[in-house]
Amino acid sequence: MCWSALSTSPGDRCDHVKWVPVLITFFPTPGPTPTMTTSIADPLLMQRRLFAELSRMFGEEVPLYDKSLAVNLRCNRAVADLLADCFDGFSISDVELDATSRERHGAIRIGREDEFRWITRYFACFGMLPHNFYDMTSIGEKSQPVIATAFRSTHEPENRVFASLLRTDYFDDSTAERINSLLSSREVFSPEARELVERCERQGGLSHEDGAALVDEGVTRIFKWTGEARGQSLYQDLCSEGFKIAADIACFSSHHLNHLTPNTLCIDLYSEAMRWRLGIIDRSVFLERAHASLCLLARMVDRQWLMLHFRHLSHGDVDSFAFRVLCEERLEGILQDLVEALDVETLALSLIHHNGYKDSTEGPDAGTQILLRQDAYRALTEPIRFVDETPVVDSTHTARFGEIEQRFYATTPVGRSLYDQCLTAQTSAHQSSGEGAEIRSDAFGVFPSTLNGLVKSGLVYAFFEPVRTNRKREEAITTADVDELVEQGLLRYRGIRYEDFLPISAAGIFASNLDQYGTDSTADQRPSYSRHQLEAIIGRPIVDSDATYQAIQATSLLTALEALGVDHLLDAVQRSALEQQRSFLEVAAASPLA
Ligand code: OOG
Ligand code: NI
Repeated sequence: MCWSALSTSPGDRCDHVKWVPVLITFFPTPGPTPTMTTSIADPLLMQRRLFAELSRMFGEEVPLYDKSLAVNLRCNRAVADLLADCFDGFSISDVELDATSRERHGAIRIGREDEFRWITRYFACFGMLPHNFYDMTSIGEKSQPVIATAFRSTHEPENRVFASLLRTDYFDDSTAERINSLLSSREVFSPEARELVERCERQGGLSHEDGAALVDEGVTRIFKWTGEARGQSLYQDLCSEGFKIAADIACFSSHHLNHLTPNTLCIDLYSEAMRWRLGIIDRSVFLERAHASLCLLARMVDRQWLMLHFRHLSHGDVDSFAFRVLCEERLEGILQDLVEALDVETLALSLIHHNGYKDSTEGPDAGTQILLRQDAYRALTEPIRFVDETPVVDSTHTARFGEIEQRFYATTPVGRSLYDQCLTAQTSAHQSSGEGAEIRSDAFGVFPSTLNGLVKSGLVYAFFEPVRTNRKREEAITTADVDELVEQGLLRYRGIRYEDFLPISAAGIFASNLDQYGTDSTADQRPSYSRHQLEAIIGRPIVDSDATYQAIQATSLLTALEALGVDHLLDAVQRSALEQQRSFLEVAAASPLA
């Protein structure tokens, strides 16, 4: 598998538990240091366990979440059936489909700097490092009083957590003081959780038992929703001044999961299915829209799409599939099966109390295969109790929602700035005409619709591989030009998936779910924030994702050119640029803090 060179370890995609024998020294202890041999749990397997447990916890807390997973699985089955029709030889079992639907990201919102540092150390035990700095205070009218980073594995991440930190200096002095004083009395990390994190740092890992205990701390305390609130008057003041997000952070006692977002293979199909089952549209409208979504998908899917959405597939695998045009009759059959699977009593979501579905999807238009597209059912109204009042006061809180996402190719800086321009055009067209859908589809029209087009225009990154051929010696390759080598069938590539977040998309989600569009600072002087500040708070560097994508591309290209024996044909400028980009990963790996 072509990605293995970049994986953290060669076998890290296996599902069985891996044990690494190490010598663990327990210290500090007086006198001679006792040592014992034991084994440490693989952080990736701990991470999978954590997210499986979080998903179970969230399903118990929010029944609509569990139902939405079932809707997603059924929609993904319809997509897999369509793919099997479009590609002779492609098939995916229910177990495999379950595994692709296992990836997810969560979001937490944190109040204090020391809590943010603990959370950083907690995730490091699971091999999840902070990636990118998101300044949500400076995105214009959609701004929120938080800065953020996302914890994930650097290579082939399966799970992520978007973690926001409330900035109390965004508020006037008196409000800041009220928030700080309420926050100061809580203890999200138990002494046991702290001890486990410290042990992990001392030993360079945790035993299987300690790893399980750390997961348990997460699901029984750190990320758990209790519905117990404090500080009712502060809660009311913050909400009425447009700072619901601050109330969601300051008045609760844990870093409760705000949402847990699974991946979908077709976000439009899923969103329409949810709208139907939530009772927002009827069955016939669903059928019409689902038909349109699947037609668009059938036009869009190619071998590259398959490799993007199913990372276990290699070039060899997808080359062995024969493409065929999907016939209308087959499409009708797939739709029929989907409707039957969804039209069941257990998925009558309109019977569950809910607040509707977002009006529009965040991110690029359908058909533009870059970055990520996100949508969500809106935040639910949930019961809470202000437990510090006598008598206890019953109330409600609306913050936890149901996001879904589909990830596409990671853009280069050129691709990203084109995306930003398109987004601005889309927003202003949207505002001036009020007609969303049609204008959306034009806004991103400048982007080529295939990976080949996107790579050729330098808009997205790629992972290169040499093609082994039976060339004879005398047919030596005479070029190191990437386009030429690709054309001659000597070099091939796959896209690199975007593994991060988009501030504007996040802001759109914040806004629709909090029912508050954005907030302005109430401090005398609007403060500004930087990546360095957050790095100082967490005590370690934040990984620059763009440099990582670039390094992955450069490493793959240099390795492929070496394998083809043409690296000496690179001119000095090209070579040193590639070597410099590649060195980013080496530097990151060598960093004692990384
Ligand atoms: C975080 C919003 C960011 C996303 O998917 O962009 C996010 C939050 O609501 O706390 O999760
Ligand atoms: Ni999210």
